[in-house]
Amino acid sequence: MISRAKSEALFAEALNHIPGGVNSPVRAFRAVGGQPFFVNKAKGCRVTTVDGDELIDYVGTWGPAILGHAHPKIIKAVQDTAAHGTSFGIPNPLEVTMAKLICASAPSVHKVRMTNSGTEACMSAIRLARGFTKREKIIKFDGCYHGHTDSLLVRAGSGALTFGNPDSAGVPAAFTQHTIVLPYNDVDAVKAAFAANPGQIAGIIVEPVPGNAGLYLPKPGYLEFLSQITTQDGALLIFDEVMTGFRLALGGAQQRFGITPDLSCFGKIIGGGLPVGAFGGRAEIMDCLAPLGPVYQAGTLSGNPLAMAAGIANLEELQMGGAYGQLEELGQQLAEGMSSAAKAANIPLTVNHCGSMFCGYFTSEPVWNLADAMKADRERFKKFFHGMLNEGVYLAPSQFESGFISVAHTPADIEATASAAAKVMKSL
Ligand code: KE4
Repeated sequence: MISRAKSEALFAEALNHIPGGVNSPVRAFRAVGGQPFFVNKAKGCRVTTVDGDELIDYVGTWGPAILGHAHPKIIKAVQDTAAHGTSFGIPNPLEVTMAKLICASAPSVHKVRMTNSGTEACMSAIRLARGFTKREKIIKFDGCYHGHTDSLLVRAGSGALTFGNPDSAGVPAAFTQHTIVLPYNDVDAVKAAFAANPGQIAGIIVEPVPGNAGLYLPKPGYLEFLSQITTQDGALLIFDEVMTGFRLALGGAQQRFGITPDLSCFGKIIGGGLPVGAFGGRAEIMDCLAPLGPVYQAGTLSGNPLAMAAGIANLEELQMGGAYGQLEELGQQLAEGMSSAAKAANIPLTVNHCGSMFCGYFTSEPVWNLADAMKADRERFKKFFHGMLNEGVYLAPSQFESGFISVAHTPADIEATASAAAKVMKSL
């Protein structure tokens, strides 16, 4: 059992001053029950709770920690940069370095604008798509999460799913009337939407590998289909690669699946753990942004030198090569280990994984979309989550989240995780 005394005292205090005691809902453990633990240090693939327990971490601060926590090159980059100031609000050289790194890595990105979160990146990309096409409607897919911007918080994934209020309070119907929500992996639904709205759809925004309702993959040909139908209709294809960017390959899902989206959104890894987002694409689209064009978009801390320094250190380390092959192997090992554990315990489990992203659904059925994911046994997931936590393994605290493996995880860590899963599953 992990000890809790200090975390419980901190949480009690947090509840007095922070809504739900957390600064982001998914951290509150509402999907799994119990109280969150507090962490004030982490190293490699482990986090250390304030009560001194070390846990193998498969959340990785929701994606940024692909090199593991407190990577020395990231720490040094932030320390060295901070010594000269933390923000200027004036262009700084690191912004140019970051822009060149993203453009060199993501095949479809010729120009890029930095933001301070993935939400900002997706919100801005949608505005840009509408400004560029002079159209209003946007297609998203249920279970996909693109941050908490009003017009996209409709049947979203991640925490919005957990709370059972997929359409958030405070979002006027008028703000989502131009948002069309379709099932993921359903070609006919997309064809019907375009047929019903000819020449009116500004774009499709999609997580190429949805990681906010657990993890499910595009069916063969699906992403190619989205690219074709948007091109035919004059709409834009927006890949939300906040999670998959620099995760599934150096060039993200667009490189892994060989798709050229019109716009791409990034976050997480490109900030090395500091607040960041970005969106980019062809120059003819990006140059519609202020100060060149009529689409306004801004941010006091966009391109912040500390976030740039941390992100550049992350990306340059990933560019060194070797990381993605290692992550593929670890992902395969974990998927096999979890599946074997479930089989031995005679527990129905579908493990979806793509590179270093994974999710185990407690169902015997395949999971290709949100409707499939909703069939998973969430009560069993809750027990599994807490059982694994007590074995020293921290999984994402919701059935509707993806797990993340880092290059700091070793085959021995994966083996230990699979052994813990085998033990816990026998008790489910
Ligand atoms: P942020 O605004 O949280 O930086 O990014 C929003 C976002 C956009 N697009 C995708 C594909 C995302 O996964 C996210 C954020 N991911 C969640 C994890 N499911 C962040 C965790 C949280 O909300 O605390």
